[in-house]
Amino acid sequence: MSGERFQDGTVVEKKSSRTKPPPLFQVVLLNDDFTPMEFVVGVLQKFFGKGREQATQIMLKVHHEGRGVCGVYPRDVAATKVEQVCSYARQHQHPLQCVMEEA
Ligand code: TYC
Repeated sequence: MSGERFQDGTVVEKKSSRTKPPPLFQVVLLNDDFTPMEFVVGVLQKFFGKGREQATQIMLKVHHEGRGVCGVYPRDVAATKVEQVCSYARQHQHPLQCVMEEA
């Protein structure tokens, strides 16, 4: 650590030595041709705390545009959501894909 030191002992840190805020990650759902729409709406409600209306809007966006953001979280939370969604989809034999990307 380095910084400018004043007579009263105050140290003004240089910008580069300040602690950075932790990075955030988007959890993104990807479209496919097989997962039922109703299942995707259920996933958005169960794992992302969305209400039925917002869940339906996000599902339709993914269906039409190929991908959509379900939420933004710190790294560990995002990784857990991705794991939970993938595992839940596999349990139900659906090919639904979910990934995380730095926001
Ligand atoms: N395209 C799917 C269908 O027509 C629905 C779907 C939406 C699948 C969103 C995945 O992430 C998804 N049944």
